[in-house]
Amino acid sequence: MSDRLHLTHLPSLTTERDGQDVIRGLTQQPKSLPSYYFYDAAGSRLFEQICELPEYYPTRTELGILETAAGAIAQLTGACELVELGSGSDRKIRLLLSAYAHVQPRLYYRPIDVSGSILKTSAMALLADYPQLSIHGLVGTYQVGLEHLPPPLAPRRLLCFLGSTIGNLSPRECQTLFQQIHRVLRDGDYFLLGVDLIKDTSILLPAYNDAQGVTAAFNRNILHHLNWRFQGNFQPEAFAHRAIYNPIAQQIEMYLDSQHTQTVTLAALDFQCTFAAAEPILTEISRKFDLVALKAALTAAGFRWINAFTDPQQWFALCLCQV
Ligand code: AVJ
Repeated sequence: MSDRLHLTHLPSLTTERDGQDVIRGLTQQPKSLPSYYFYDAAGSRLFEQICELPEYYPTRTELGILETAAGAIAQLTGACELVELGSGSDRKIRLLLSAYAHVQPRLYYRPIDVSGSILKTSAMALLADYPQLSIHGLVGTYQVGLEHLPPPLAPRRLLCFLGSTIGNLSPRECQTLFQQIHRVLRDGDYFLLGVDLIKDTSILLPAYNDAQGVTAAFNRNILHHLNWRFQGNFQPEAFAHRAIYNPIAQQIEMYLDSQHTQTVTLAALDFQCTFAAAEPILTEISRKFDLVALKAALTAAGFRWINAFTDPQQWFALCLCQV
């Protein structure tokens, strides 16, 4: 099986996770933290738990769309190498691999993820279930991975960015990523983008304020992770989880509110900062999209819009476009 698994570790060309971005965020006013620090081992497990919550509709809605649309997508594009930004749980890519198994004899999957161990674990499970599959994983950030795509192993590529992870990026960062994706793909290649759509706050807010408090634990875990990574002394329980919908920016905003005045040290970064009572840290934005504006953004980056596949309630969309 190992001859069907190839992992390339890419050089880290950015300052990500070296802590400078943490210092930058915590010295700004208002304070913020980069969202990708959520995802240490514990944070990834908590996110998996979030995906199972009754209030968190995005994962199961996107899976439902894929169940009905994967066959049509494979028919539309024909044989493709599947590239995926952020591999995470493999349930979505399985639906696509099963659909592409009907249009090509051999399957090629190229996940790009910062976690080599997550990549390897999910790759082994996929290889066991798809005997015609080869996996060429890239261990690195999305940006670096995209710049290091080797020549495709199938006539075309389908680059998948699922789960509305794009929603963590500001409009400007989002446009830059669309342009990069358009530039590194070839004429005729495809881009499949999963996005959470604008909807009533009675649906949106509970998804980020679940009754069991899993999202609150996920939010506080970012402080546990910083303690571990940078010898910090955050007291995560001294910060309260808060998620609101900002209708102007059309995004969920997650905060950790300091419950009293406190000073925190990150020894490994030689950094200290003070929080006032009730002072918030912005830990995540999760943008919600409207398809007209999204189509304009993708078209502006050079893509040809093909179709949006949605669920009956129009809660989530899978957008297919072509270079
Ligand atoms: C993985 C970024 C899509 O924004 O809904 C879930 C992360 N944060 N609950 C999202 C998340 C709080 C999730 N994304």
